[in-house]
Amino acid sequence: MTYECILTDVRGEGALKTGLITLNRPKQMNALNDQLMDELGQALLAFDADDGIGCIVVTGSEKAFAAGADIAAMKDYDFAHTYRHEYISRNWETMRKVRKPVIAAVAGVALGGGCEVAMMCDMIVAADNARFGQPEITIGVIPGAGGTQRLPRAIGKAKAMDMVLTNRWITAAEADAWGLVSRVVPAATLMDEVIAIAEKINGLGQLALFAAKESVNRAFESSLNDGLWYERRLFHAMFGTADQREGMAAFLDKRPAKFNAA
Ligand code: CO8
Repeated sequence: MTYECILTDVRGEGALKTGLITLNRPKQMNALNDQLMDELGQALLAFDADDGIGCIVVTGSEKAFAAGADIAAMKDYDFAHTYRHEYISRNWETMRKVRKPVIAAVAGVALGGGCEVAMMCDMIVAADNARFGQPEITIGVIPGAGGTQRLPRAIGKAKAMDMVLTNRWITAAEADAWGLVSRVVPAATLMDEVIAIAEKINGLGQLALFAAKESVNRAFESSLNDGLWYERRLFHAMFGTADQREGMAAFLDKRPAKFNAA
């Protein structure tokens, strides 16, 4: 597959590799247009379907993860046309279909839709130069892909309102303290550290990883009681897998486990 707005690569040494997707519109600071989002969705689904890939990493450049939706592309959209053809929004939910773990490696700005794409990932690892913001209010619109939904779930109403209503940008350290990101690492070693995390995940049992991801995501979609019930069912289901037998036997034998996604 040839892409124009993203780059793809495969990294790693183990049996399962890491699928790397780099947002690549440097002149526009990785502003997200329909083509880029289509390509991102295609690449995500291709890696998700590839049995040789364990974990997926989405990243940008050192200056910009992504500066938001492409303002030049959408400035003349009108409601009827946009709504009818689902411009801007048609391809933004593809990430939710991905079952494998997805890590956002964020350096530089993650603004508007860029912050929202990062939040769609399962983990955000931020370089110490990362900045997060939802500046949509300054251009006459509001966040449209999770900035008013995933952001308050991540950092709470008070901080989310501050970012969404006043265009307050936050540093990597603030994002870490507020619970938006999983880890902060030096910018110079961001990709090494993220690939190392992905490699660690690649060595784990894929069925358990799928179930764990589904169950954590369920926490945001259900009552505590329903979520606990869902978790318990998946926990029980793990005992139908060879990976459970291998994982527990390996622990007791004091040897590394060899999982087979079976
Ligand atoms: N769209 C289009 N072009 C952009 C964008 C953008 N979001 N951001 C930067 N660019 C372009 C600039 O126009 C400029 O182009 P040129 O060189 O041709 O003039 C180039 O990138 C470099 O930008 P700057 O000269 O401004 O560079 P600075 O280093 O001074 O500033 C910033 C970088 C801080 C990133 C600044 O460009 C900026 O504030 N950008 C806009 C950020 C923004 O408002 N983002 C929100 C957009 S709206 C949105 O994301 C809604 C998402 C809704 C998703 C809904 C899905 C369903």
